[in-house]
Amino acid sequence: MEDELIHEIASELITAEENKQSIERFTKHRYPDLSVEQAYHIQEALIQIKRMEGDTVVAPKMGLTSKAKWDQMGVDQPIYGYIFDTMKVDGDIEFSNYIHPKIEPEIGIVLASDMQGTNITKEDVLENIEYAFSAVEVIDSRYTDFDFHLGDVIADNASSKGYIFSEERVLPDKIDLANEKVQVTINDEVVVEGIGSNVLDHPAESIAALVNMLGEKGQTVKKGEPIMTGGMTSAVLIKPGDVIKVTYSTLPTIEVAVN
Ligand code: 0L1
Ligand code: MG
Repeated sequence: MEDELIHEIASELITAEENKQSIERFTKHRYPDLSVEQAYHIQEALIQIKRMEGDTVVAPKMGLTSKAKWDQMGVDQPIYGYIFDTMKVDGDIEFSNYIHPKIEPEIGIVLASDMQGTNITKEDVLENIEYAFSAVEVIDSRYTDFDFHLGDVIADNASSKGYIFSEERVLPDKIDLANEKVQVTINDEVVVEGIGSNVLDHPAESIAALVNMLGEKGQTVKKGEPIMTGGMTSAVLIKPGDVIKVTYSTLPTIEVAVN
């Protein structure tokens, strides 16, 4: 795929985000054979454009980390994307900033030292966790009805749009990441429940997968970056007026309203 076309597709995704106007997935008619490799090139171009516009990358994030989602989408691999400083939700979630937002409760992890490699294991990660934190991701696919194939969602920076992190940190010896439970209520009604092992069997496995995927490209996952490991439940559509409460068994509770 030519550089010019890669840049053009990345720009279309950014325009869709800026105009809050969803678009048809590229694999439907225009590029049915869009490969994973091409899709990451588009994602890289999108990141580059955002950087040039003044946005700063905060951290990579993991997506499509539940096996249930793989079956639903007919894929067999997780993906990664990036979050930016401009995606931080300050105060309420402003519905008008999104196309069709959904939330995902996640476990966040900060590494104690940089990791690079292609054979990194869950155990390697577990020895290198500085702390865990609670995270609510607000995803907002740029594709109509969240209808996408693997290449589309990779190109779309893994649907990234917003995030809320707890300030409080939990040290690794104070939490069993795989058995950490979460419950999401909206307007006091339980809407989803999950557990850390829903994330690639173990959130540390998700970080290992991230290190290995970036390692294939000669890149490093850096210490100090707040990394979202992936949804512990299915994503939940939200609407103005919702009051969301995300309660974990160990990690701090996050509460946020939608305006
Ligand atoms: O963070 C995520 O898991 C999002 C990945 C893309 C899947 C989606 O938009 O539902
Ligand atoms: Mg997510």
